[in-house]
Amino acid sequence: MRQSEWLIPTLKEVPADAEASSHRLLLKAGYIRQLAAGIYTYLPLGRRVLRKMESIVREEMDATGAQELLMPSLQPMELWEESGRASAYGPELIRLTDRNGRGFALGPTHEEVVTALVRQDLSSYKSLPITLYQIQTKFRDERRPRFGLLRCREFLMKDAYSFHADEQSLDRSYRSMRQAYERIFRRVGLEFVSVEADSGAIGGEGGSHEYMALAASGEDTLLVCPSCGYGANVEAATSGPAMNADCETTITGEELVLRKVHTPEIRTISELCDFLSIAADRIIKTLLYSTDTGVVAVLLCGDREANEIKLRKLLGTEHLELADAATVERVTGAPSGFAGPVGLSVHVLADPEVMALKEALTGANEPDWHYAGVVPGRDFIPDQVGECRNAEAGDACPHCGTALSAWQGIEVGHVFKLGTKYSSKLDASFTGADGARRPMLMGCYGIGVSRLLAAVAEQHSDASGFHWPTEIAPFHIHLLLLSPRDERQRELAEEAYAALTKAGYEVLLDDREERPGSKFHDADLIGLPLRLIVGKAAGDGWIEVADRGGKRLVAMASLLEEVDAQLRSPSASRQT
Ligand code: 9G3
Repeated sequence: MRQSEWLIPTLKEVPADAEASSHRLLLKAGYIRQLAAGIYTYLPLGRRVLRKMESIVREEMDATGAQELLMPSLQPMELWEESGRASAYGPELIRLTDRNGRGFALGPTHEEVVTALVRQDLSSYKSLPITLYQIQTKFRDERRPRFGLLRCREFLMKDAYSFHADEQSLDRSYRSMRQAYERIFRRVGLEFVSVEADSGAIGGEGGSHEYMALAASGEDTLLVCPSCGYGANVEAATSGPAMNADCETTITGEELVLRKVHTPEIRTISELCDFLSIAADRIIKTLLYSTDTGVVAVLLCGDREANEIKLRKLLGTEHLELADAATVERVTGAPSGFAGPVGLSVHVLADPEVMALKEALTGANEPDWHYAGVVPGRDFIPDQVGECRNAEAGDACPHCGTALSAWQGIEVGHVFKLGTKYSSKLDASFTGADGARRPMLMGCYGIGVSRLLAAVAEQHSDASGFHWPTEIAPFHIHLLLLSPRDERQRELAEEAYAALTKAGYEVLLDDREERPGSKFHDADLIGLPLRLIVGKAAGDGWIEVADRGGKRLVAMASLLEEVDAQLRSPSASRQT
């Protein structure tokens, strides 16, 4: 294709509010344009990458035996009433009424629609299992769309749904889908991990796994074990208790005697550490929370953060927020910063690490006073003990004990065992071999295809531009014609373009009347796997091949051989 005819509007500068690198570069390199917050147009280059990713997803889905559908985006609200989810989602679910005043939702996902479809036409166990999928636009009115394609309000998703007569069948499909996901992410050149996940609002009995692209701008934090492969979102991650440094010795070397220490205006953990020159993990941090059942004191070692997802589960409460200053004063008799478990009358939940402390420091529930020589189990007995800390890098892996590492991740896929949550609500039943009617078991499997594009862009780019993996690059070769007016150069460029195209390569010919410098700048941004340059050396019939290994002159006669060698070898898609 000739770049002089193509809509590839590269920019010199990008809007300052584009925070993620992929967002900045996709705008700057002319791949996307924003129509409104979280709503994007894919320009020709962006569309070509998206289409290549779609066809990889399609190939791997078809290979599992899944059957492709295309379901409507306009979904009757009656279905969401039937599934009970109409009230579970607020402003995020885009609702509208048609000319007859009938209610619809713009589909954020298709559990209701696909279950209503299957219940019409499938009713015998002989028709199961079956897996249906689509690659289709989803709508979710995100409160804070951001980071370009990473968090949109209108986005492309591959969503698949499987229907089964029994658990074994569901397990087989779940496993087969997970293998297909591994193949898809490898083929698009993504560096990813699969982690155990919290099933969240979608519900379903059988657990779920998330697929995370490793990237600095990822909003999720993952804990991954480098040796046994354990991985989990920090929301769900557990970890062995950190081995507190010399837990056996006492802080001050004195008897383990409970005693008050005057700590005037010393409120924070770090002030206490400095004031008494002790380590934070010897302090019992006492956090007061307001919950459905009143105020609760949560005890953590001073160097830990509370995990509110775990707290909600342990305390069985929906409502959970840090108590305000007045409540802290009322409950402890002191302003915040002096709270402690000794003599406290509210429900106390202690993290196991606290109970492992031989001796600790904590607030004395008196302004300007703390306790030293506190022995958990002697000076206070918690009502409840449960892991409520965030797992952190360096903690022991719960499976093998190796130190965990922490990564930032972008969720690009999520697979769920749904059980009968939707089939029972929407009455999608089948007649078993024994003649009995039962609700079908379901699984659902999603990949955010447009988000995947941005995640690959995050991993395959640097300050100057993209380095697309060959299989999803918008074109294979960038052929730069430096002086289009120079007859000899134009002839050689056209000859090369024709030969490469005939050989099956996708070539973008930069035939614009632009200075060479701006052609190089744009080629860096667009980031095709291989660059060929027709310039001064054309006079002697030479074409320049530019790749990571530097620049080389090749004659037209050996161009195809050279290009094959470059594009077939793994180094071609310069993995950053
Ligand atoms: C909604 C809105 C937002 C939502 C959902 C429903 C996320 C919702 C979870 C899923 C689960 C799976 C099939 C493909 C894989 C993911 N955000 N989810 O159900 F009404 Cl507004 O979508 N669905």
